[in-house]
Amino acid sequence: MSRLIAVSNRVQIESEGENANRGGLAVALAAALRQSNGIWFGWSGEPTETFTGQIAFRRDDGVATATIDLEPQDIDEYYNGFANRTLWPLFHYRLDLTEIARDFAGGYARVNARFAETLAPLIAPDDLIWVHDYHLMPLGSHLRAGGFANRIGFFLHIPWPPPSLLMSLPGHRELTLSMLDYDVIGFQSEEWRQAFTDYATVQFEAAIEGEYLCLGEHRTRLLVCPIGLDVADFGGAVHSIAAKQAETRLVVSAVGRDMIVGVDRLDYSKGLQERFAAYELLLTGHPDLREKVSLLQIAPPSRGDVATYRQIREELSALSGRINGEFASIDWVPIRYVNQGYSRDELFGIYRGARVGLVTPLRDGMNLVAKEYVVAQDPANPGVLVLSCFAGAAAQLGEAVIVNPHSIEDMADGIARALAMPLAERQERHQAMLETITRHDVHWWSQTFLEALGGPSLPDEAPPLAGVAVAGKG
Ligand code: ADQ
Repeated sequence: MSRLIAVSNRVQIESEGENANRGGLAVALAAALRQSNGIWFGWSGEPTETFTGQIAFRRDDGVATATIDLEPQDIDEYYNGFANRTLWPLFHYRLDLTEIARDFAGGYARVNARFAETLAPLIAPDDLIWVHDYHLMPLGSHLRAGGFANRIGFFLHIPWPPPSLLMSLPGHRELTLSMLDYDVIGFQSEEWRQAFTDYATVQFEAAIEGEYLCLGEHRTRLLVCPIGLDVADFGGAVHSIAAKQAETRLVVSAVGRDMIVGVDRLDYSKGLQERFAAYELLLTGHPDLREKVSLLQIAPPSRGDVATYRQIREELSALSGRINGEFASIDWVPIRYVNQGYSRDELFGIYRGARVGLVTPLRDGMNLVAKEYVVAQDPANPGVLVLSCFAGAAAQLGEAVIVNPHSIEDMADGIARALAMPLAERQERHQAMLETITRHDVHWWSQTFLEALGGPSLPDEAPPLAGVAVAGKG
């Protein structure tokens, strides 16, 4: 078995603090890395005055990690700049928030080159290299330029934008072309793969042969490989005391009312303002639901040093204050808006105590919260998932109540429908979604990607890929 080298912006094996919620990526990569005796390489999250390329090696929970520190200018231009103020908004269809600056692009190229330089001495000829996400799109081509002929793959956790949007990025051709140095590119859904193909076939006149994009010497396999949950681990929280306590606290505090829950990173892609507005419309249009439901929105701040994020936080505080001011009574608060993170077990309990899971991003590569909500439900009396049609998860979870997050009326109707849904229908929908999520869990995801990465590089040698469920009920 070849050794795996995983590369991502940050390396997060350990749970940091008791409120940590260790993500699926860490679990999936840790399992694959342990099995192959591999290494996880990335930025430590720490600054250093001058970049030295010195690598800090550790072993966390049986996984070897190798991290580097970056200069403040790198962090500013590469991470806060190009990754989070250019690519993140653009790839989430927010051209209005996309900041274009040559310094950002320069920092991005510099840090990707630094990653390649420092990683180079760790690479052995048979290693499989798996690069993650939008921070490191050109890393593969830097490694190729350094002479590495290893199999190198890339997984994009966020959407790939349509060609017309991508073309607003100066250097879009070079960036996309650099990605054809990967042997495999993984996407969360067919929609993002199609957008990539549309761009490459028009801009480069690349040919498509089955799952392969072919351009000159380049043969890149484009794989749809939706990320999943560590179902066994997350579902195991059903036995935890923290989960039971959180569920009980929620249910007791609801005093017989139906709880609607939203759990998100505080980010404009998650459609939180629209969600609050939809809930307000629900209360306006359904006076019978007043005092009968409450919305709990959990959204701890992320990327607090980017101004746009501070602005969303202020807007949400103002919106929830206004809605509560308008509708609250002496013993009912319509919205509880909580700015802190919760542990995996506590989240499990919160999901389980909620009658409706509200997951309404304006765009999302996948959205694991949707899957977590389903897994946490009691199969005998499950809650209902209300899911945005623009989350990657919607391609797999068609049995959710699918809504358009740009229409507050559609969302309000969806919530009302979820609240009124009879038990038999809830059970049927839940069962179907649980099966999909269990079949395509995070281990399926990493195995599928790694099999493709370890596989042949020529189209006619490609093995057939196990089909990915695409559900269709609205
Ligand atoms: P995110 O946008 O961060 O990541 P999301 O899938 O919504 O992705 O959540 C990731 C994890 O964070 C989940 O396990 C969730 O429990 C946790 N989380 C979210 N909000 C939380 C909160 N308030 N408190 C505690 N934990 C919280 C990107 C892409 C997604 C994609 C993932 C994985 O944007 O589309 O699903 O990567 O590929």
